[in-house]
Amino acid sequence: MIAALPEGDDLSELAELLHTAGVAVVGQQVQHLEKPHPNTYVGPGKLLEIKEQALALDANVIASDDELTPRQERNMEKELGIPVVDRTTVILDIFAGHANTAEGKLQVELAQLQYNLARMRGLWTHLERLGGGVGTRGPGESQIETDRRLARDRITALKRRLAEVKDSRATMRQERERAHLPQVALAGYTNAGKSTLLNALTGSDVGVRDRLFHTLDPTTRSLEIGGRRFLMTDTVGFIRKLPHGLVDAFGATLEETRLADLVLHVVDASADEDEIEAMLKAVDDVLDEIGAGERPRVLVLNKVDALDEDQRHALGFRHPDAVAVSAVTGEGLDELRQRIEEEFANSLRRIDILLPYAEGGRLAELHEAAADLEREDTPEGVRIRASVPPTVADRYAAFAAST
Ligand SMILES: Nc1nc2c(ncn2[C@@H]2O[C@H](COP(=O)(O)OP(=O)(O)OP(=O)(O)O)[C@@H](O)[C@H]2O)c(=O)[nH]1
Ligand SMILES: [Mg+2]
Repeated sequence: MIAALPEGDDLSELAELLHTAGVAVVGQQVQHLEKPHPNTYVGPGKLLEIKEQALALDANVIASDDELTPRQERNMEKELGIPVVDRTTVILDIFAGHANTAEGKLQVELAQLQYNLARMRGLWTHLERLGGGVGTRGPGESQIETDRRLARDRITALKRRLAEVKDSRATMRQERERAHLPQVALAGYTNAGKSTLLNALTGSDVGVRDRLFHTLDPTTRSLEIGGRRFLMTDTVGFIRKLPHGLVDAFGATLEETRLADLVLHVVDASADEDEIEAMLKAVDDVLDEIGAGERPRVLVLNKVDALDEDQRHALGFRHPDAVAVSAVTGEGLDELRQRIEEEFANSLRRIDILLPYAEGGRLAELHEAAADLEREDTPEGVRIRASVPPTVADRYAAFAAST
């Protein structure tokens, strides 16, 4: 059962989310308003209509496509007599069900707690009503306070644990950087085919399913292109109206994307044109938000096996710089590999440094990282000119030769 709002938003995605969360959708209602009603989200007339439909269809929960304020949620529940959940709650629920690793579970718990803390009063009113026997006045103000405090303590503890995990992730990353392997991150809307693409390119066996948010934990695999090894990371998918707490909570995971040498933005090209644009925008927004907006990026139009010639043409016309692929049939993958190689070559930076003999141990590192190293022994040290990845260039900035 769904109620939803403005701009002719269609509810199929919410239905998909509910389906993934194990809820069967029996009906839907849409009302176009300038702004959601502050008290009840939809207007009073609409609310009545929803109530009648819910009763007729024997619905036992109502889901809204937008985030509800605690007040809206409380008032709607009171009026409708059945629980009301919003999109954010549904997404958090899916994440909770799909989290596998310790880190993923911590991240989801943190996001849920943060979301619920804001609405704890609503929660209590709900419980109060359920328990409402004779003389029960429900938990008083002090109970709410205690509960809030417990939640806050838990949030602090979770954040500390996550910071530790982040540290160990940073250590792992340093090790990878030391190996000078360029990092490619797969980003994109949920269900775009990121994991399928990772499997196709790296010959691995990461879980793939036609459901939303199947992948929560980042997986890194290596692949070889033109004799050079790359690391490719598949991570959590994005969605429109992504709950804010989730972006926060998944910060450490999303860092993989923020620090990548190249971001492959994967989109499901078999969707409708409008849908594609909306998904692209949602992903761009999140990439900006996590500080990955400036990373070199290539748009990958996936699932082109599902398109006919005309559709392919139209798509190529709209996105001339994109690479069209099918992770399932393997079509376009060679072109994608080539593109990765090119982008990487373009990102190399010229360095001209004078490495003191005392630092000679680092020569091997440079030899490994550079495609075209030239060296010359001088009285002051080794003069080196080479093209290296930006991260390596940064590490040697202090040795810039003064010419
Ligand atoms: N027809 C077609 N289907 C594909 C292609 N690539 C992926 N799929 C299907 O799309 C669905 C989602 O694929 P995943 O690889 O799990 O997508 P994802 O982007 O990792 O999704 P999340 O982890 O949930 O964010 C699966 O049913 C895949 O089989 C493709 O090139 N063509
Ligand atoms: Mg996946």
